[in-house]
Amino acid sequence: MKLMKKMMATSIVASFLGFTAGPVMADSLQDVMKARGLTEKDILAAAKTYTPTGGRDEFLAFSSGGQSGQVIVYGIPSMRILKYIGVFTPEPWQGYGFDDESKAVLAQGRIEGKDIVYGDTHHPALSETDGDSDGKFLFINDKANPRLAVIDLHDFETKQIVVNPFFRSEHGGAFVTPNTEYVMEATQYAAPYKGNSSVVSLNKFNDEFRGGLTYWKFDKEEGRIKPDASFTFEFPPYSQDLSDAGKGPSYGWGFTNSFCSERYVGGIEKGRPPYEAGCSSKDTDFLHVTNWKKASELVAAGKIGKKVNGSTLISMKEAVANDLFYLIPEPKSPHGVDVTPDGTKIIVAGKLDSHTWVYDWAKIQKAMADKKFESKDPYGVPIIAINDALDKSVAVGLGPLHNQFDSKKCIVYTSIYVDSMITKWDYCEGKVLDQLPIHYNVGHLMTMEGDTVSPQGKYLVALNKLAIDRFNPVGPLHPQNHQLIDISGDKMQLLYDMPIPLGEPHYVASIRASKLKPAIRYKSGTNSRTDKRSKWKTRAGREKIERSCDDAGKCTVHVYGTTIRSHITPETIEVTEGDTVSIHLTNLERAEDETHGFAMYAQNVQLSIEPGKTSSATFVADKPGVYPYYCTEFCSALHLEMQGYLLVRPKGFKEEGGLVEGQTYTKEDYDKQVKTNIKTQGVIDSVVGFITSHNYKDFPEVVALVEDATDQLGFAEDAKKKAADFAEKGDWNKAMGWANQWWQYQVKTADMGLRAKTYLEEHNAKKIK
Ligand code: K7E
Ligand code: CUA
Repeated sequence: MKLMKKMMATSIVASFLGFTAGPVMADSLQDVMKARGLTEKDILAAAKTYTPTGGRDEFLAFSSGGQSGQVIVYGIPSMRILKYIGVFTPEPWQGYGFDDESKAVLAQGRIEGKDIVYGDTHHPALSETDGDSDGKFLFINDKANPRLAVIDLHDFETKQIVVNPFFRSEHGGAFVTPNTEYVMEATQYAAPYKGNSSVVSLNKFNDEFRGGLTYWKFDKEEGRIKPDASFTFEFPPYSQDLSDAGKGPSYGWGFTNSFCSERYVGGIEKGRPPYEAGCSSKDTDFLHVTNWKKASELVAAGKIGKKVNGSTLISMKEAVANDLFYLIPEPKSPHGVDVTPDGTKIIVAGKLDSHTWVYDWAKIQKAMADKKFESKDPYGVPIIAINDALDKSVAVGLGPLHNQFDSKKCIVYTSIYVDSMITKWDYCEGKVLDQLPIHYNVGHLMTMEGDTVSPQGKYLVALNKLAIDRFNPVGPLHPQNHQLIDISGDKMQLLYDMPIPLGEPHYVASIRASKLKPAIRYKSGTNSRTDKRSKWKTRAGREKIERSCDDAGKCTVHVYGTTIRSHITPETIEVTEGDTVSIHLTNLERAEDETHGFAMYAQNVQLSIEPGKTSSATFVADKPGVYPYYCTEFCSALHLEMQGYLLVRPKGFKEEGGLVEGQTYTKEDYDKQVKTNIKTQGVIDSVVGFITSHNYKDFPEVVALVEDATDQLGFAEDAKKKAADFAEKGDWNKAMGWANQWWQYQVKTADMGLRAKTYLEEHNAKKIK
């Protein structure tokens, strides 16, 4: 222990004086290329993606985490993973699904009374203002259990989960309207609407099974979806697929495609052809066109819609009667439907066609205005003829799936599943410009801000369905493969393969990193899931334990605690067998990245308490015993000592004896420690001298560090006084303890100070006196 202290003190001095040794460069670039078998092309690709230490990415990508029910955040062009965000499933690192606050969010996602602990996430969507990404919110859907989640990009935390009031599966979400007025969510597999469980026979498929499209109302100020202000279009039982919202001239409209408009119901076990055959026999399926703007006005005026399950349902009859809903034939078994950045065209990729079809919004509008329809579907929905809607169709390759737009006008990229390639083409001229092989079987693809009115170009990411031989084998289940492609030139250039080890990320949304303004800390005592002050917020020095019992003799213990480097207050919690225990911890830190964790033996408790946050863990102490708890984030040199005990006493337990000391100290020990502390103070003083003699106030990061260091130094003063008081009384054990605590605070101060000094040196701070 003493040796370790000495080493730490020495290293503080050493790093202050700048004793650092760097490796000597032995290799030349040619040597490395030769040794690793790299070509010049490889080196060029590396230079385009390599991000030197401390460097930042130009774009951030939010990827679906597939079956994990999470979101993966990574940087472009470095392809470095930055975070997994817990969304539909518990995520222990973030305490998601372990603290009371986030358990309440996951509970919103219960389906028909059941906890669902996975999610099949497909499409993330970033919030928009005037059709452009605004960096405020992220939405993502769960296909299997039709749900939608809201993530606030202020802290990258999931705030809300809504369950679709009607559907039993969905796929066409999340897609936002240009001002995030609504978030679109369309069904996939038709089913009787929820609450209609008496109808289960597939014989009634045509009459009782339904598809649909929900427009979830989003309140941007509050950052929450408003189910009671949302509405759902009843759709025929065609398997609806993806959606996109209109923009510019098509603003106010939504587009949703579909497959299996054959309404085939399968039955392979009865000798009937399987779904895959029955669902692909017609030459075309239907693009569904809906007017959400007019619909919202009519619903608000009480002219259409019926309140069901706390939300509004618009029947097909009402939708048709009010010119809100049309169908247009589209290429066989389509997948992607994408509105061009200027909102004039809609591009649909038909999986079983080798063409993409480009629809013209002006033509579609004219057909609507003239009421020129080729016919009606069996549900009375008007069908606009292909010739009255189509601008052109372009042969792009076998199995086109999805489209993404470039910053250059008229340029679009389409993923080609069967041919494993990306096709770059011009949708104004109808010309293919370039094709690039992909490894393998690309699904979605994504360009920078490619869903908005102003795509940023530069990079494209291909989300491949199969990796096969691209990485070191890790068993029969392979990672996913995201491939980064440079699209800045005429020819696409493949730069990098990135394995994704977490579910199938169907889609990714990207944004210019400078648009994001994530927080460093919370206002002290924040419940991060409601964004409000927690009722359990605790201030330094106000920590307490309260026990109360109801008339039936059921007792609850509330612990109002705090965490700060490097202790948890309280350090001992005593309760009685059978008590419900609620531990509420507020992290008093203000310093960047000073998160504390909180885990306890055998209680399934694991919290992540970021600076300013208040988190709670509630459990029943049903077994007498000793339950150690500790901090799970390596927050400081004395992190391992950030610990305590929950003691669960049997009823009627009588304590014997007092606390014992494991070690006794003398005046000599105390004096020696004080000497060390005074030496350490010398180091701190010189660091402070360096900082204050420079223009540190011009660097907000350094100002924050200095504030934190000043806090720590204040605590050191306190401990120093306590030590002196006990020394006066000759209580060398307590004097020694507080002298040690004094030193601990000094170490933390020095740590902050050195970080500030390094920062100033690296950023060429100016000497001011
Ligand atoms: Cu896998 Cu958009 Cu759900 Cu296509 S989706 S490939
Ligand atoms: Cu706090 Cu480790």
